[in-house]
Amino acid sequence: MRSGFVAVAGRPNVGKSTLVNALTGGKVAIVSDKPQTTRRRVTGIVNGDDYQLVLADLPGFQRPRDALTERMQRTVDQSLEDVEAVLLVLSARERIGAGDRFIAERVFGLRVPVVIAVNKVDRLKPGHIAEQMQNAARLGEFHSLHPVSALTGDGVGELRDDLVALLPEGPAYYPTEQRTDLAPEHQIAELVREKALQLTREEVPHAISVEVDELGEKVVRATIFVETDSQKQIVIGRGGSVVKQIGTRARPEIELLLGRHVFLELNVKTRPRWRRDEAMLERLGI
Ligand SMILES: Nc1nc2c(ncn2[C@@H]2O[C@H](COP(=O)(O)OP(=O)(O)OP(=O)(O)O)[C@@H](O)[C@H]2O)c(=O)[nH]1
Ligand SMILES: [Mg+2]
Repeated sequence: MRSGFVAVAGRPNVGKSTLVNALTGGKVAIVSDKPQTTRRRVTGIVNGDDYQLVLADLPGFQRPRDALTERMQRTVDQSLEDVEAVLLVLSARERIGAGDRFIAERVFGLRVPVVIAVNKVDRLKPGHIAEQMQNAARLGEFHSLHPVSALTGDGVGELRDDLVALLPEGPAYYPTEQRTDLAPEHQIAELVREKALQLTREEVPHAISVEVDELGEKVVRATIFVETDSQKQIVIGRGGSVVKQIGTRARPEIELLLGRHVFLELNVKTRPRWRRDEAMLERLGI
């Protein structure tokens, strides 16, 4: 039996969470086209006949601007300690540049094997992919380099085998039916936030957080927090249309997670400057 922990690092929005989901074969982390979707460490557990690969999906590397982003970056820094390897994710659709080099310096300095995934290669020309692979290869002394598409699954099997091969002998750390370590109320809050991110733009997604107030047999109640009353109006929408749509999209996934039908009741509340409120961030598990 092989087992161990691998941290997933990279710039915001390169597809780290999508890739963790693809590797675990289920939805453990929420995904959106907005940067800074992932705010806390989320564990994705990949089980095989003779291995358990524990992935730590992390927020994207960033320069902290407030208590929220400070905590996010601290999570990244702490999660890079004590891992067997790092999976460094890059986007083939963007220039591999200073931001990636900054992260690479940190990651290659850890003295553990670094596996690079050049993600989002779907629908890219082979020449363009080859060029990005060369740019990626210049980042440091990597263990291996994989072109992948987390979206289509291309290259994901090879990447998984490669990560598993790096694991030492060891026991299973989690029951083999478990896919993630997030408690159900936190998974539900994340699902609601994912739908809210899909339906909002500009500064609004960054001002949204979600907390589950009640997780009952038949009813799930959650609060969507924003920072200003105008953001609240946007999230509620005309005649409640936006918050209703958030609920419509989130409910099937919550029911799948819980294995039962539930009523989902969503409230939208203004909580000025919650991103600077340490007690609130603590409660949100960030
Ligand atoms: N075309 C394409 N899009 C992808 C791929 N992987 C992820 N995406 C998209 O990229 C966007 C960001 O994906 P996430 O998985 O949330 O990225 P992330 O790196 O976890 O982002 P943060 O949590 O904000 O740091 C989403 O719109 C995904 O659908 C891929 O392989 N191909
Ligand atoms: Mg993410």
